[in-house]
Amino acid sequence: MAIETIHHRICPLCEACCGLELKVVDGRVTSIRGHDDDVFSRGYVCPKAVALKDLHEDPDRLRTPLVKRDGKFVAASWDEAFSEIARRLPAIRARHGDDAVAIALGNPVVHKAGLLLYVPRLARALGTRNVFSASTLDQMPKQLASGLMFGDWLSIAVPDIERSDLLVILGANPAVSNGSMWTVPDFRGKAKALRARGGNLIVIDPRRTETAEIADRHIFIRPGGDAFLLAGIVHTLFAENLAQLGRMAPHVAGVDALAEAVRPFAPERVAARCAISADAIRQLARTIAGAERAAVYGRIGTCTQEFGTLANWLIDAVNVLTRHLDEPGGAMFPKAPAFAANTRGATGAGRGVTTGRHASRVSRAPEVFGELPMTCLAEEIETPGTGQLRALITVAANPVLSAPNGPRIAAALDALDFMVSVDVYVNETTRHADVILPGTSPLEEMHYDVAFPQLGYRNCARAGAAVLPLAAERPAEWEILLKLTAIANGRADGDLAQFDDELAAADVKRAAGEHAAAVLEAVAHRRGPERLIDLALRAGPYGDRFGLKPDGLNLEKLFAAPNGIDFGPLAPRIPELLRTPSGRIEIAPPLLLSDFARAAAALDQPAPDFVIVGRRQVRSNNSWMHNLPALAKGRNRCTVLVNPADARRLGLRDGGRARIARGANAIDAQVEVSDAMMPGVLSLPHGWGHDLPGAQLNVAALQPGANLNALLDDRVRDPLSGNAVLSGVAVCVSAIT
Ligand SMILES: Nc1nc2c(c(=O)[nH]1)N[C@H]1C(S)=C(S)[C@@H](COP(=O)(O)OP(=O)(O)OC[C@H]3O[C@@H](n4cnc5c(=O)[nH]c(N)nc54)[C@H](O)[C@@H]3O)O[C@H]1N2
Ligand SMILES: Nc1nc2c(c(=O)[nH]1)N[C@H]1C(S)=C(S)[C@@H](COP(=O)(O)OP(=O)(O)OC[C@H]3O[C@@H](n4cnc5c(=O)[nH]c(N)nc54)[C@H](O)[C@@H]3O)O[C@H]1N2
Ligand code: SF4
Ligand SMILES: [Mo]
Repeated sequence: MAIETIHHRICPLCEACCGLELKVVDGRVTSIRGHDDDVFSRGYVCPKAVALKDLHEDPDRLRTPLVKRDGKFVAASWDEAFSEIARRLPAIRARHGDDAVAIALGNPVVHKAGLLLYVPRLARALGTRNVFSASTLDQMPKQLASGLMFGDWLSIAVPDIERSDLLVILGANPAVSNGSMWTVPDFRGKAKALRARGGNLIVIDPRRTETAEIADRHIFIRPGGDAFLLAGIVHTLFAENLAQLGRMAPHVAGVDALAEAVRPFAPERVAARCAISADAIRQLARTIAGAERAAVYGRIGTCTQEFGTLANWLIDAVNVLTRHLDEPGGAMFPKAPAFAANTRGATGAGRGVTTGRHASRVSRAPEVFGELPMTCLAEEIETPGTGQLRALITVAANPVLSAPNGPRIAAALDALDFMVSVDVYVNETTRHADVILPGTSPLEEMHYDVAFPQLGYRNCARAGAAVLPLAAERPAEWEILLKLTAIANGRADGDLAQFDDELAAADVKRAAGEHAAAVLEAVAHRRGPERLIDLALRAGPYGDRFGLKPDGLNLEKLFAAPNGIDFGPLAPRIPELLRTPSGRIEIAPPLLLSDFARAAAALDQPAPDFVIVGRRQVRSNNSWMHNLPALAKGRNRCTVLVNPADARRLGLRDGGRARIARGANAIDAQVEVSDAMMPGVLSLPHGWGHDLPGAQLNVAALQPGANLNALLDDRVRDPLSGNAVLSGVAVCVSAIT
């Protein structure tokens, strides 16, 4: 008789990190649902979770390495694939230097413990400055602003939604995205509960989004206007004597400098730039200042714009100035059980963050958090000279669809001498590789969320074992990265397990000094990511300190707690959390103050006739889930939303097609007329355009959609963070008849 087994696992598909309950019979998943007793997500899931089965069973998902011979991929053994890399990659480094090899990291890296924990090892071994990731298409402005204010790149304040009376959301649609830089499963349920207890939800977005639909109030904003709106709000807080620091008073530096810096940004001055009236700006400031428990939260719409770092800084400046930072119901700092720099070392002050330790070769874009902007990748390959990129390793990244000017990136990838991809598909990017090393299905590996407990709406710890076994001949993803690390270190033929032991021992020696031997002994039964996770949990704020605190946390206890372990609601952490050199919250970091001059110069920029913004959809995830039948079925979702008055003026009709152009770049997309759009603003999802030759995505190819990023400009960035500008880009639109 077939035996059914039940497994618990965190969903790796988005930042909500929902706990899943999977049933398996005879090695096949028979059901995937929300895990009702999960301490964090309490049974919530979205339709994407079910698609994990489709992903696992997808016939297009790679299971064997591919090596390109005479322009065609042929199946290869793991030994053959690694030998090819060992033959070609070190030779390029020897000849052209370390910086001739780049690494590009994509979004799924943060959702898989093996990838996230072993990527730094590979990057270190490569010794290259050319590290690119989705962070500069996404949240780098948030990380830079938080780093400068609080002293660590991952000290990010998130709304304590379960205790708030007021939540103001800019440029985020958590009802669909399920939250980002804020791990909050079932946002919708929590927002409804907030309103049911008499609280208010205000959404500021150029589209009346699904989140706006459940809000008390929605305010249209001109794309790219957030920094100006927020400067107007901060101006009002000072002008009307509403700025109150409360408990934070002894912990904040720079208030006077901020007050001075926002003087040119009176509500009347910024109103046109953000298309929100001066009265409404003042009212917003008063509402936020007057609320007992409130948080202002901004996400990708506030990051992927020219003044992204400024906007993200001012969001937290408002939280500080209105007494809502670090207070219950306000914007608070999670305390993660492991891997959080803000729970390590001396507390209350630290080294802070810096940028620009080096710069990109061609654009001279400053390094931020050890990375260069993804929008520099193509030019670094194209531009001859010392330091020119000759080789690239991509790990779970699809920049041909996900980064601006994708066609330029595609052409550049063909000019490389060598490219390796660690990926699960032959897609728009990996089709350019010389070797593809297939990653695992998420169900085949154990999981602990390395990153997201640092962003959780509540403190907890959860881990899950692999649901299905990995075929005997296949390496886990961490072993793939470890082997690449060994190749980069000239140890291609050495013993991998021993190499892993050495790397772990070196880590422990750095962290534990004279106690290193005892610490290593305590985790001697573990290997790979499990060893690193156990080490981090046991040394972490809830940890067992390797036996000193017997009641404390370790991985064994976590595996034995299928519902996870709850550490309660977020608790105040200032000043302990701070790692700035001053030991204060820097509310006016000089780098950010200096950017006000650029903002002032842009105050009178007129609004273009049409700008385009992005949009996320429940049944899609960036560029790579369009091959899963459970999600792909149904109508074409890659539609461009157009306001009815604009549609009339342009002769666009619902269901018809529009040509959207920027300079010589043009795409065409199906029109959806929608009064949810602000006039003059179009909305198109990104990650589509699955009609490129050589990709092997048979389901996605049936409804390829249009690639928004084929249209966007890779030369415009937020200069402070290096983040791409993906929102509010001026375009021309016309009907295709
Ligand atoms: N215009 C516009 N562009 C955007 C955005 C936008 O809002 N507008 N958003 C940006 C944002 S926020 C992000 S995060 C980026 C995302 O862009 P990317 O970081 O490029 O990530 P994805 O598009 O999700 O592509 C994921 C890649 O990982 C592979 N993959 C999936 N699962 C696994 C796995 O388990 N193992 C391995 N090894 N590989 C796997 C997929 O096949 C695919 O190649 O896109 C950005 N691009
Ligand atoms: N279903 C689904 N969920 C996802 C993803 C997905 O692709 N699909 N992607 C995941 C990833 S990688 C990320 S980073 C998160 C992102 O999570 P969110 O930040 O919630 O992402 P979006 O839904 O794109 O919401 C961005 C909003 O910003 C608005 N906007 C655009 N420009 C501006 C502007 O200038 N100002 C303001 N105020 N608003 C603006 C857009 O209209 C849009 O409603 O979602 C994650 N979750
Ligand atoms: S919201 Fe959906 S995709 Fe995101 S973690 Fe939960 S189930 Fe997975
Ligand atoms: Mo993202």
